[in-house]
Amino acid sequence: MKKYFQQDIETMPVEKIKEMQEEKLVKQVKYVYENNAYYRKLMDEKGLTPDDVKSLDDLAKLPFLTKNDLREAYPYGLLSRPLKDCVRIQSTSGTTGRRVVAFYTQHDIDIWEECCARAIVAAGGSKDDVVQVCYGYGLFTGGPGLHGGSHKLGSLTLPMSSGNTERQIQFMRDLNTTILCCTPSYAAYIGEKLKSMGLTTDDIHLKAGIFGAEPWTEEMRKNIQQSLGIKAYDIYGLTEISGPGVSFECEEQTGMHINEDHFLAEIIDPDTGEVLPEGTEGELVFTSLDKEAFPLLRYRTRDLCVLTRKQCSCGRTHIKMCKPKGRSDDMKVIRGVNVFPSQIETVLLKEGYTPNYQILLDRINNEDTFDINVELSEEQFKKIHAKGGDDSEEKKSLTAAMVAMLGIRPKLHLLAPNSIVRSEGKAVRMIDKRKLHD
Ligand code: DLL
Repeated sequence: MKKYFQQDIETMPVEKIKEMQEEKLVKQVKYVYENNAYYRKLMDEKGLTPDDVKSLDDLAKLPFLTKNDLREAYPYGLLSRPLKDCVRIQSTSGTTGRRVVAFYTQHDIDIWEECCARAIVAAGGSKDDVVQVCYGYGLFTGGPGLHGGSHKLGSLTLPMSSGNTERQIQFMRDLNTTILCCTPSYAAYIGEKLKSMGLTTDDIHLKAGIFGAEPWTEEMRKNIQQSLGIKAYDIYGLTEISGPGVSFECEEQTGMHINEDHFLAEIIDPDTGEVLPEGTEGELVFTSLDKEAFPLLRYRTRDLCVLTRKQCSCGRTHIKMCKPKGRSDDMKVIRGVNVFPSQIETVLLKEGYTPNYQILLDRINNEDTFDINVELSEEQFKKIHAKGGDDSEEKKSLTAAMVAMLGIRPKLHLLAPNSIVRSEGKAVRMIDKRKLHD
């Protein structure tokens, strides 16, 4: 079976990749300068012309782009090609502030779909597979991206979109789906639903899943792999840079290979903007190398992660990024301590709880309150019920594990099964009401 979608590129010697990147970077900078007034102005303000960028080392001279720039330039300010050459628009969900819209020419769509096809092959997929796409379709890039990748590869594509979970499982069984694509939180829910329908992994034919669009932990990976009887692979991407497939996991499952022939990655200190050496945690910054409609130079993702170029047993040579810990803005400062939802997920799953939880923050009498609703499994619920509803023992040991991980004490609420709303797309893990009082 084919191990790579584009072997020559995916296993290209690192020196060659760098040469290719350098050549493309010089061209992309010139292209952006000539075709985009917004970025040209940013370069002019720094006294830079395209001639100042001759090598990869010159990248650090260029100005950053941030989400604020994208909002300011909405909708056409960062478009670098006449609209008549564009064939598609996708958009972010816009939960915070104005939506971001991204434009694509046919060339841009081709690149994007190739990247997604590489991800499907890396997860063991081929044209013999049935790929069920349960990411949302529409403006969100998840559905269209994996759908396009599956088509490119020649797999049989099931464009389900998210929701109607029983029907998802029925199709999965009737049509012998082998690869599932959705958010990890939805995959966990599908696993749960399978069990509640009285079915086991023997009743389905899945072998792999390609899950992304939100942070998820190694513990969550184990949970999904077990409940669906598959290998679960991570996939990363963002609308601004194209969508899913900016990077993807291979059989080693130890981080995601960035498609370096199209996207140049840097890690910077989020406070100073200084470029950090490989292996250091910081904010991920991307520069597109060959986009036409919506090329972005030095775009700050706000995702925190680490890059490594350690040799990978899969034979791919492209640099790897670790699972992003979350966006720098997912991190909450609670009573002065930095907390990521992923830390809470790690503790819950390690301690044998379900991945269904919600974090509630508020401020009462000028003090932060920090509550976590945790849903019990049927077995845990029965056990507590048999003790007359006394959950003090469970709460005590879970609180101790949380304090050990976080350094602060949350107030825990252990809830009956099915009391937390399930997510079909990106899960909302944190409700922060403190802003309302500011
Ligand atoms: O979430 C694109 C996507 C769709 C990726 C399907 C993977 C699968 P946006 O809606 O623009 O695009 O959100 C991008 O989601 O900056 C990260 O913060 C987060 N994110 C995406 N993938 C991962 C992942 C899509 N595998 C934002 N792990 C990004 C952690 C992820 N966070």
